[in-house]
Amino acid sequence: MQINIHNAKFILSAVSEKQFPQDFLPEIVFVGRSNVGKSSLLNALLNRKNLAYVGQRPGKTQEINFFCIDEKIYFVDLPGYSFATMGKEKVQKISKTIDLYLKKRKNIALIVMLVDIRHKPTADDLTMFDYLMRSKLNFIVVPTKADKVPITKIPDYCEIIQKELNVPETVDIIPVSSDKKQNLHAIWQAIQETLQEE
Ligand SMILES: Nc1nc2c(ncn2[C@@H]2O[C@H](COP(=O)(O)OP(=O)(O)OP(=O)(O)O)[C@@H](O)[C@H]2O)c(=O)[nH]1
Ligand SMILES: [Mg+2]
Repeated sequence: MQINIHNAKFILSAVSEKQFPQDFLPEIVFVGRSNVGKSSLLNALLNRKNLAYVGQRPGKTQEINFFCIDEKIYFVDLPGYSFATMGKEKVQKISKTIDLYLKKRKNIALIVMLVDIRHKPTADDLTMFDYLMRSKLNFIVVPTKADKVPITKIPDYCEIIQKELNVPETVDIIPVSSDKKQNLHAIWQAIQETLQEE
């Protein structure tokens, strides 16, 4: 499937299942803690600055945002799960929304799970990772903000993440920098491979 990224548009924001798009195109989903860089990665992959809103402060994305690419696939930008400065009520509301999407949606093609390359995965990252492992969902782990560490140290940081999460060899770990546009082609390759399997 050839995809023209210049033909990407925002479709809708949803908080409940009945609002999700009904054409059931394959969906590429971005999950991870708040502020990890989901919206930034989505924009970088599409070579756009502000298609998805990026925030200085965690909690920028609070609904499930659907972007249609070339009328063939959706990119789905999820709100971030948990952040220390987020209120309890907000965390609960957001995790309900994420759960609803992941459990109900049948046309998920690939989940891109983002973790900050600089930090050990949090308890919430572990919960999400274990959920993905137990599910039948197809996913990759993407350490973000790779520009924040020396380039020669990137493999070491990835190894820490691999060990902490206990990522099996069958799951790809692909470090990226959205700011510096590093390694984005590898994410596109994973997306293309997934779509070919469909
Ligand atoms: N240095 C660097 N900063 C980044 C990168 N990607 C994202 N950021 C910064 O991280 C912050 C959060 O980015 P977002 O893309 O809004 O993060 P998010 O995961 O969508 O956050 P929520 O919507 O709150 O869940 C912003 O200040 C971005 O500029 C990157 O590759 N490198
Ligand atoms: Mg966001």
